[in-house]
Amino acid sequence: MTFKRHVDRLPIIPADARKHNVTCQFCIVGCGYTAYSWAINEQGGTSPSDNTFGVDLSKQQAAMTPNWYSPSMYNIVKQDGKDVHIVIKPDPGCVVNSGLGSIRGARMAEESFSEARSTQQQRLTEPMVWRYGQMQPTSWDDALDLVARVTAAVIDAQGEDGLFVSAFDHGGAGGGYENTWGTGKLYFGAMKIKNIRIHNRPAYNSEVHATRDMGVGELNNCYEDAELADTIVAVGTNALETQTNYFLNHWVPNLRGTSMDKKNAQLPGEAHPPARIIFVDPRRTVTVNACEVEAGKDKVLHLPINSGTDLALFNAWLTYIAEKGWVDKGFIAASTNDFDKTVAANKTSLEDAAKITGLSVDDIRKAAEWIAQPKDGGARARTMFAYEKGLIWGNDNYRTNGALVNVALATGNVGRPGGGCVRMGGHQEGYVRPDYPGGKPAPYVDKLLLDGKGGVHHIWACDHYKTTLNADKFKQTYKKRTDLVKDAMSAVPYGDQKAMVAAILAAIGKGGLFAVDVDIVPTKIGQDCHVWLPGATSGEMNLTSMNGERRLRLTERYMDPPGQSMPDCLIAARLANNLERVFREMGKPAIADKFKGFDWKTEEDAFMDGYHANAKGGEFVTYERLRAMGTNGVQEPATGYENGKLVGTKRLFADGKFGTKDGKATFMATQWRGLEAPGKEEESKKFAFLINNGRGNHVWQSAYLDQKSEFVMNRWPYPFIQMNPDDMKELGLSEGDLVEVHNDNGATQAMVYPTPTARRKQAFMLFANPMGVQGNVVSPGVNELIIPNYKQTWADIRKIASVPGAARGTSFKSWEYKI
Ligand SMILES: Nc1nc2c(c(=O)[nH]1)N[C@H]1C(S)=C(S)[C@@H](COP(=O)(O)OP(=O)(O)OC[C@H]3O[C@@H](n4cnc5c(=O)[nH]c(N)nc54)[C@H](O)[C@@H]3O)O[C@H]1N2
Ligand SMILES: Nc1nc2c(c(=O)[nH]1)N[C@H]1C(S)=C(S)[C@@H](COP(=O)(O)OP(=O)(O)OC[C@H]3O[C@@H](n4cnc5c(=O)[nH]c(N)nc54)[C@H](O)[C@@H]3O)O[C@H]1N2
Ligand code: SF4
Ligand SMILES: [Mo]
Repeated sequence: MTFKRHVDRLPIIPADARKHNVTCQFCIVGCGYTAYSWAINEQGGTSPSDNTFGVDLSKQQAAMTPNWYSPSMYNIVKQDGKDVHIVIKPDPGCVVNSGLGSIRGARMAEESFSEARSTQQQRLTEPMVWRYGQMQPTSWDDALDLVARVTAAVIDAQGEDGLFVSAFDHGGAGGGYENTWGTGKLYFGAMKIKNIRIHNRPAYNSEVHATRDMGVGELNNCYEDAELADTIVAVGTNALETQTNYFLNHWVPNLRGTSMDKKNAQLPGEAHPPARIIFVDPRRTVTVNACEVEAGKDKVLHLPINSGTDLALFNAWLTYIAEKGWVDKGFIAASTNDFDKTVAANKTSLEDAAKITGLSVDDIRKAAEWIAQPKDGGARARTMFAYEKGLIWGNDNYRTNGALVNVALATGNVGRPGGGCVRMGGHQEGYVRPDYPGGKPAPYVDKLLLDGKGGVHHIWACDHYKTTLNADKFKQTYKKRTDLVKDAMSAVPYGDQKAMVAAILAAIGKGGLFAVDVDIVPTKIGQDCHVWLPGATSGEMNLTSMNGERRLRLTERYMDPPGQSMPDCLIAARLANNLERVFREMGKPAIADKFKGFDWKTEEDAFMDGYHANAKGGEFVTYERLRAMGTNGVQEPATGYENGKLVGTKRLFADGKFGTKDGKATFMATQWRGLEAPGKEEESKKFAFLINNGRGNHVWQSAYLDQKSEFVMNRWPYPFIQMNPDDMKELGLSEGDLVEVHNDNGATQAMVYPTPTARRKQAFMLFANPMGVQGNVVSPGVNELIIPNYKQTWADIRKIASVPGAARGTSFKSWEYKI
């Protein structure tokens, strides 16, 4: 299928086009982009003085030229109310991506709101309120007044525990320092809300509690370390598809042997063997395939582990490495506690680990050798450990995380060039908030909502109907509760705000829930909400975030937000203003006073109040200084401002001092205890297929923008489910058939994608898709700190339809490539 059928030429970017610094609004990698914009009735020319590249465009350009842009990087948007051309293209000067785009980031322009070109017309432009049996547009004053009155009344009746909140805690679109501070100051400063959950898990906790408890903050290295490492250990991360340009621009050069100059210059006097990579993943990913092609099969070791058994593997590595004496004795003595105790506690033989993990003794040993065997000449091996959702949303999160950090610490690979034990990351980060007022473990918010608790729910940039666990049950209960309130609202005559609030409160008294959704598009959960508040997103506001190597940048506002939409931090501020007013009207001045300090006019005000005043090193950072640092920004924490430049921190813990009281990292006892979350073991026995799940390259998250992208929807009209062809034969399935995936938790559906490399009875399904929510079949089982276990899900599969219309014409070729 050809895309951009209607585009046969695009305007040349003129020499005097405006330029704005942009960091990709999507994933953790945070690639640098430049937004070029210019008047709608102008365009550049081919002569060097007439175009932004300063080159003669009438001549054929070289193969890897940056002097071009693709149709997906182009749109017409509004700037100060006027239509302008815009091109958002990767910045060759950014050290993160060196000019590379990805299939997601390089579509930022075409996924922008454009009246002229009709893209993203789904965007919310006005606040909407449930009235006359449907959502109706209204003013900010009207919508916020209703939200504030209901919220204040619920707090008055139930205390602050009656207010439930779901909120992003990340960077990039739907997050960033401005907005986490705005929501954080509202819920943890002005109020002390305990019943709050994060966008991707049902409680307010850390995805990586263990590494933090050990004193090892999780984003501790820099992207260059992947170019300096002798061995990379990739656990449950599919980096080619999910951290794309980090993989392409920093892992691949090392695997190809083209980062040797850097190694020789930065690490002189030691051997630099060809880079090797170990994958721990039950599934063969396209990342494994790419590494085999780029490095050669002998440098790639894929350990197709039994789902959820990583912990046993890591304990066996620690045991074997300690026995061999391949540990960093000096580092262990100077910078850590509890090494001997932990080695004794975690003792696991290669044979025992082989039994649990389904791997061979030889492969486990070989991996340990690649990780820790000293190099020729005796120098310590430099090994980088990287993990993401296969570990984080996997079995026994806390202990498994700790077990991997144990191996990194034992081999002295934290705080050193070519090392690190890091999250690969999901979104960029953008966390600055007052402390969470609740305890540990934090309340299991989804469960409380299912149990009928809470009276009002504020939702910020998340769509649980597509992304939570136990989603089928969650939806059923949530709808019942919010319908009670809808029916009550429909029965009140329009214009009587007092009667409206009273009716809502009465419905809440009967088990109802009043729900407010702050989002940029109508969402699935939004269908069952009573108020929608339209957010402005990255590029429609100034936004700061940091990436996976703590690189902080400012994305400059390059276009107007749609309609009346506002930055989330200002929505939080206006909500605070309204709560102050309503509490005062209710005769509660002491409570009203807590909502002071929200007089921000711009997102920069929120940044100065939040990041500048509260973040470590924030005192050095301003918008002006960040703007001057361009797409390379500064690595957090900032440590100074010298000669017109912000100074940052390349690696954490380079001085051997860690984040514990005595400054020593602490090893952790992490014994194996099987499938740990309640119900998982039984589920694994009862159902035929592992329903492994996660991401695919094209789609960003729950497809909130992609659902209106012809390009993505033509490729994936339904979520794919990868299956082994022999399993398909057994079930009478052909490529493209729709299947139902079902277990005791619920059911969902997906489109079968034959995948010869898939193991028997192990399927992999695209998560969070509007056309089939994988979370419907994920059980409510969590670990002791309320971390979900999305990856360990088992279900049965049955055919429900032969290749439906939308799937005809879809390619079912292998995703692998050869050279
Ligand atoms: N089965 C299964 N479930 C999972 C996972 C898994 O691996 N498997 N992974 C989990 C993970 S890691 C994640 S991150 C979550 C994702 O879960 P969610 O955060 O719920 O999913 P997103 O699609 O990222 O939702 C973002 C919402 O924010 C809105 N949005 C975007 N930009 C803005 C903005 O600037 N302002 C506002 N107000 N709204 C905005 C979008 O329209 C969208 O509705 O899913 C989790 N769920
Ligand atoms: N294209 C794209 N990129 C994204 C996103 C997106 O939506 N689309 N989302 C972003 C976000 S928010 C996140 S959190 C990241 C997630 O990034 P990743 O963690 O890389 O992505 P996933 O696909 O969720 O899971 C990674 C791998 O975990 C494996 N896995 C499953 N079970 C196990 C297990 O028991 N052990 C081990 N070791 N591995 C297992 C899966 O087979 C899968 O290959 O991606 C970010 N980048
Ligand atoms: S790799 Fe991530 S940050 Fe970079 S362009 Fe792609 S989605 Fe954006
Ligand atoms: Mo995520």
